[in-house]
Amino acid sequence: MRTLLATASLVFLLAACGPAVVAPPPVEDERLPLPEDPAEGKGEGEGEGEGEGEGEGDPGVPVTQATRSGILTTSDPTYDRTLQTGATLSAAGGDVPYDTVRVASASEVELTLTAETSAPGAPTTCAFDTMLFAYVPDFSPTNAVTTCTDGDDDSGVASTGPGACSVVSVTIPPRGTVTFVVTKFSGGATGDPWQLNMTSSDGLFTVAP
Ligand SMILES: [Ca+2]
Ligand SMILES: [Ca+2]
Ligand SMILES: [Ca+2]
Repeated sequence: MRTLLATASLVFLLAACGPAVVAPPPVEDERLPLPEDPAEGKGEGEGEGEGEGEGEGDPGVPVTQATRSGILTTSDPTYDRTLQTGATLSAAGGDVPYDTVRVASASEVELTLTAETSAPGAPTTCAFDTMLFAYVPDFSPTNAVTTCTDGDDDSGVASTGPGACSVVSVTIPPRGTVTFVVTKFSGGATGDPWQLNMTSSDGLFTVAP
């Protein structure tokens, strides 16, 4: 009888303790979805050593406003730039260093984009005499004339002095792309820092990382 009672107690204990001590699964550290607001995302960590490609807005998230920044260094490629009209090569602008910024339209209709150079973090000045060109869809350094749609030397926010900024406006076809070329008026790279400030008034776009 005692053995039976002991066995019964053990079975009861096992039955009672088994499921009751199962702990609830740990709550996952849920992350909030990424905000759509471009101001919330600082695109750090995407750039290379000199900070190429840094800017506001997560790559791939459609925005109406974005910035990218970089530096013209001796590691950058060079090309013979055109005059600001894009029609012919410039006598002063041989072998200038350049960086590119690729933008894709997220719109099903034509999209108008304005891009302007400045110094990084200083939207009203430029650190050197920038030149800016828009190429639709692609840029070829050995054929800089053909796909150039707009170019500018000194029409930007700082239009005088050695650091005269540049501004271009470009119409992108539906779901099309544009390649901006940031370069300098003349001379080789001397560690020239730049920022490109891009704004669309009529649609969304994404900037390549
Ligand atoms: Ca560069
Ligand atoms: Ca300029
Ligand atoms: Ca100039």
